[in-house]
Amino acid sequence: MIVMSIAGVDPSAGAGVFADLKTFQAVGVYGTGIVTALTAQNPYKFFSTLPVSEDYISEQIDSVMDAYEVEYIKTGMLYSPEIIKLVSEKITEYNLKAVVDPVMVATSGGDLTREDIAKAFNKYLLPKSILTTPNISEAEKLTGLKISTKDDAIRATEKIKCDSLITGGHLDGINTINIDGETSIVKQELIETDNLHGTGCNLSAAITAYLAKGNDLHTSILNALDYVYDGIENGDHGTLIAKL
Ligand code: PXL
Repeated sequence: MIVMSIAGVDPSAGAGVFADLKTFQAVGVYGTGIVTALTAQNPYKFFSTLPVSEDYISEQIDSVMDAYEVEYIKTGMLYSPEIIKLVSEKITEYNLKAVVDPVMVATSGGDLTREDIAKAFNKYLLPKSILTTPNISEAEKLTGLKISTKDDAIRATEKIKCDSLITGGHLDGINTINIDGETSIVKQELIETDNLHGTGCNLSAAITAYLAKGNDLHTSILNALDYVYDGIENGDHGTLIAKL
């Protein structure tokens, strides 16, 4: 089972490709990593972004696909509409099943995208993906809806252009899942902590890894929510740490 992360690099390794690789390893699959951008940041402060060219992202993907059979991928920081379009073309070319974390703004407020890219996610990537995992603010940007209640979140999942999990860290721990038009709610107790850097990255990576191990989508989501919750409880230095 070989999976792929297509995302940015956070050198403090709580988020981005490095974090995804650690989660792939923790869940028990072999991870590969395509870098869309370097960043200079830590869990508390974002310094800068250095994007990689589309041609070079394309070459990285092709070089891994040349050697390995990959079925499941996850995407994180994609930075620009052009990169989103490129990734959607690769999904078709290699017949990939994609879990999309629609990253727009870092928890620390950093510059993870060149511009408003919600439109590009909706146009190019989500219609070709098996799941997207927005937080409340990302779901608002994807749908144009304001989300303050559970019913708002359910309405938003119905508008998103693929199966979705709207995470509930900013909605009293109410996670809203929509698979094939069926809604379900998973409520988690909120934890008082600052170990939240990289939660979205690690969640989508864990879902991808559980899928690659043969679990169905709903089970993969439940397992991944538990994995991240444990990681937050065990976390340190502002980021989450998996208990092995
Ligand atoms: O969690 C969003 C995210 C994605 N990708 C990179 C990040 C972050 C948040 O900091 O740094 C590279």
